[in-house]
Amino acid sequence: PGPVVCVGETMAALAPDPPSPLRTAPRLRLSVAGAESNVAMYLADHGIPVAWLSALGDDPLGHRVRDTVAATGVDVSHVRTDPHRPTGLLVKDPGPDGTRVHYYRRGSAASALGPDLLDGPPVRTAALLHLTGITPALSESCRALVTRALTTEPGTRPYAVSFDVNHRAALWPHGTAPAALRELADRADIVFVGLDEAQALWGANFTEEGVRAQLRRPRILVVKDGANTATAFTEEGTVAVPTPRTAVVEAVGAGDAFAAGFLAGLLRGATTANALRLGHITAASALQVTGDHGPLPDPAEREALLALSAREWA
Ligand code: KDG
Repeated sequence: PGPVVCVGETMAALAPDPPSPLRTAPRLRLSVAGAESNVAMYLADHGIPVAWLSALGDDPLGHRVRDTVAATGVDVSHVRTDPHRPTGLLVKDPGPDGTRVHYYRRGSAASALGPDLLDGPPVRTAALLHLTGITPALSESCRALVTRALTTEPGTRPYAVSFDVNHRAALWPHGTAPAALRELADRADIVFVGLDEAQALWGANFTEEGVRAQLRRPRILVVKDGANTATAFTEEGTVAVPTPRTAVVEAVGAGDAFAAGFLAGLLRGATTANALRLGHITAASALQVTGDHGPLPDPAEREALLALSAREWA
């Protein structure tokens, strides 16, 4: 099979270090942030051949983003460099009520991506395309890109499409996201969604019967209920795996890590339960660091975790 291709914007990220309000923080830490490149990096950690496809400005932050993603083993050779537009920027503002994110990404290099991206390599030879609900919120051309990737019916596409709903309210005109995201999710082969997002998309009384009735299209729907459980609805049935208890340093990036772990499991032919476990194991790596990308347990430790009985796991 061809590689996995993750498509979407990655920005430079600034965050007060140690966490404190931006207005008075004496020092900022510079890192990179992008849901799809996070998935790509964690897939590479799992040994899955993966490319990240996007555009960056021809600026030092763009070069830094490219180098950071490449250093993890992700193929970045098809990432475009846009000489006319800057690399996007995300700034975190930790406060007493949680961290607010400020985006400086309008008119960024990646916001000018469009459907033509799907015509060239590496998408043409991809086995699996991973997209998120962030991209359609970036610009009309980005929305057209995601829509086109999902236009052909599942089963008739040359690649499977995995779609993480990733609802970012700050990027959407008020109230428009749920309908737009639902339409895209309904066309994907594999969908990842948080329970709160699922309720926004499919109704507050989101139930297993409701899922089965409403969601004929995605072959696999994974609903993540944070610290409680993750549930996969597949054609064969429903499988739920509780979230193992872990100390949480910062949660950003954990959803991306979960998606990567689950996809790595699927691609390796694991059972649905073990794919969910790999999702949880990978998410725990993100929860233990302040950045989006933390180290995975080594392969022997992962095997030992997969071999635990259901009782020992929980
Ligand atoms: O999933 C983590 C991402 O939210 C973060 O890295 C930044 O991609 C990002 C976004 O657009 O919010």
